[in-house]
Amino acid sequence: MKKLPLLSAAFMLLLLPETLTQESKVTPIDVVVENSIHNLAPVTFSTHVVYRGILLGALRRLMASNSDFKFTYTEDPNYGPFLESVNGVAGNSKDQTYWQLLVKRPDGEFRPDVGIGCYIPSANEKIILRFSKW
Ligand code: B12
Repeated sequence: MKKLPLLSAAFMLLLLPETLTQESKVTPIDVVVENSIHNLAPVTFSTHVVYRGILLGALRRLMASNSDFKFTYTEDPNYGPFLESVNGVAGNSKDQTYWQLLVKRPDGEFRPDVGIGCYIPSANEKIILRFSKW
């Protein structure tokens, strides 16, 4: 009668290392900064997110480790972090410019329907920060 709980406990222990390995793996991504409005060549940086981590975490990590990448954001009361500037270039209402967030995968490019505080990158994605006009 008592064998079943013991067996399931042993099974769980067998599965545990696999789960821990998966969750401690980092997710490598590239961040590509594009600004054709100012005729600048695209620049690519490599960084990573932790397991199921948000893009904002990867951008902070990149800024801390690479002096060629800087960004600022403002806090929107409803939607959270809004990417304000990248490498000293800020979007503004007068010129109707902003930093658009795009994601490139082998099967194509898309525009996430959330910002940097909510987007969870997958391995090997290219995150494109594109200075754009609305
Ligand atoms: C207009 C608009 C924009 C304009 C805002 C500029 C302007 N001055 O008009 C621009 C083009 C800049 C924009 C950009 C983005 N947007 Co927008 N935007 C809207 C829209 C259509 C209306 C907002 C509005 O004017 N509300 C009325 C005013 C009076 O209220 P407000 O609180 O002052 O509005 C401000 C905020 O909404 C803020 N804002 C707009 N978009 C976003 C996105 C994020 C992540 C944040 C933090 C703030 C923010 O800018 C507005 C003006 O200051 C809404 C959808 C809707 N119908 O509400 C989407 C919406 C808010 N945007 C959205 C998104 C996803 C984005 C982008 C991330 C898209 C992208 N992939 O690039 C980017 C932001 C990138 C960044 N730099 O961080 C989502 C947010 C969902 C979420 N939970 O995160 C919405 C809800 C649309 C959707 N897909 O469902 N957006």
